[in-house]
Amino acid sequence: FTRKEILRLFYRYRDLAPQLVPLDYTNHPDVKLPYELIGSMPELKDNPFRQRIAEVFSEDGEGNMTLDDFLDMFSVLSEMAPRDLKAYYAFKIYDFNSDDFICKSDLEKTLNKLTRNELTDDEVRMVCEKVIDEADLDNDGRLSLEDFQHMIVRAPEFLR
Ligand SMILES: [Ca+2]
Ligand SMILES: [Ca+2]
Repeated sequence: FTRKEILRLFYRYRDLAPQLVPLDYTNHPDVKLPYELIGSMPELKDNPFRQRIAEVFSEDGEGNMTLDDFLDMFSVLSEMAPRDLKAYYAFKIYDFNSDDFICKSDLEKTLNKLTRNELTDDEVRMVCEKVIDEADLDNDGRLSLEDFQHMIVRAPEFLR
């Protein structure tokens, strides 16, 4: 980010709760904005993964954000972010139970959110099996970050 972009984001952060966020950060105030405010921002409010995104980027893991968390999130969401960085965070977002693997149940949750529950259980199961089948390079039945990165190299439109 340029200085200007950081300032713009700072003002957006502050506008969410001017009564909580001081204008002067020189003494590193311990400020966190609750998830409810973050998740209601236009960039996130229609995103089915908004809560997961906020959880992944928040230091407390619950979606409540410091200014640093907030800047990190916007830097990764920005179009300028390198593909590998986006892939790394996409992996974390889809790894719902945070065990460093995307297993079948993580994939099912991801798919249900992506399709807003428009697929039947059988369809979801079928797609998940196919994805794992194609992307699971070491055949352990789940996707490691490495499996996931390979999948994205082959299907770059996936990250969008
Ligand atoms: Ca997992
Ligand atoms: Ca694997």
